[in-house]
Amino acid sequence: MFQVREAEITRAIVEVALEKLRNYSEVDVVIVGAGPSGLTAAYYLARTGLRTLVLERRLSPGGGIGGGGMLLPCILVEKEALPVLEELRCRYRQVTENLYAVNPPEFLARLTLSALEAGADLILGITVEDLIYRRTGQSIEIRGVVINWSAVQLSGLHVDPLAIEARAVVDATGHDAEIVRLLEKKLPETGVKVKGFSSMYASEAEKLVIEYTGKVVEGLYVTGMAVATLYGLPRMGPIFGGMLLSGKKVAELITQDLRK
Ligand code: 48F
Repeated sequence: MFQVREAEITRAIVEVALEKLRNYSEVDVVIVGAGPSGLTAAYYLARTGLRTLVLERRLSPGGGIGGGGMLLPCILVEKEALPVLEELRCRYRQVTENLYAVNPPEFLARLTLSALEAGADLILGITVEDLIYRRTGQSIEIRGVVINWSAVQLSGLHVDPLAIEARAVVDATGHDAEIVRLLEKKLPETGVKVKGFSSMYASEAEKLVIEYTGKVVEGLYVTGMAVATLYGLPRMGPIFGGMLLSGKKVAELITQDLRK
């Protein structure tokens, strides 16, 4: 029973993990943030065959899903996003004419598993702290991300990062819009200004977040709540249809762009 040596465990972990990291030094798409928009984007991108990697700062996927609405265990999705729930095989029940309830743990499990089964991968505990860029003529092109262990970031130790090259990077970091903020701060010549999201107006916010989802500069795209933060759109509160449809839209745009 349990014939295993400690050295063997160490070797196995190092071998598997380092091989994985080595393979991910270059991918087609890096998605920053494993919330509902990032995972949906990963699912639709991976399905097209693009090598898709999601990087998540925390030790679990789901972003804002686990918090429901003010910690109440219910996630609401509008009827417009039901086709996505059906593709994910996530069960739901109708609550009002337009609103459907899903169970938060099932929703995040289905989203995560669907993305993984479609061929995307997800690494937890990694924080994207910067971007790789190139200047082509007058314009800036994003070519990947600079990463470090979240634990290193939290410790405040000076540890130089590693980087992953990607043909497209997606900011799916939610309310903080961390990746477009990096652009604003470090590459001001892009002219990107992060406005900060506005007060609540659920129906308008859901419509606009999908409408404004897309490319920010060459190589960098934004999806989910980060869209509202970037463009000063209203917040939608605890309703998730817009996140799913924004993730789907960004995947379609990237797929088109990378096929050109
Ligand atoms: O916040 P989050 O769920 O973003 P989202 O996909 O969805 C928003 C909704 O959850 C909800 C809402 C309306 O439905 O307003 O709040 O737009 O997920 C964002 C994820 O990104 C991770 C963070 O830990 C979270 O899991 N994240 C943020 N910054 C970084 C990051 C970073 N620099 N590197 C890696 N992960």
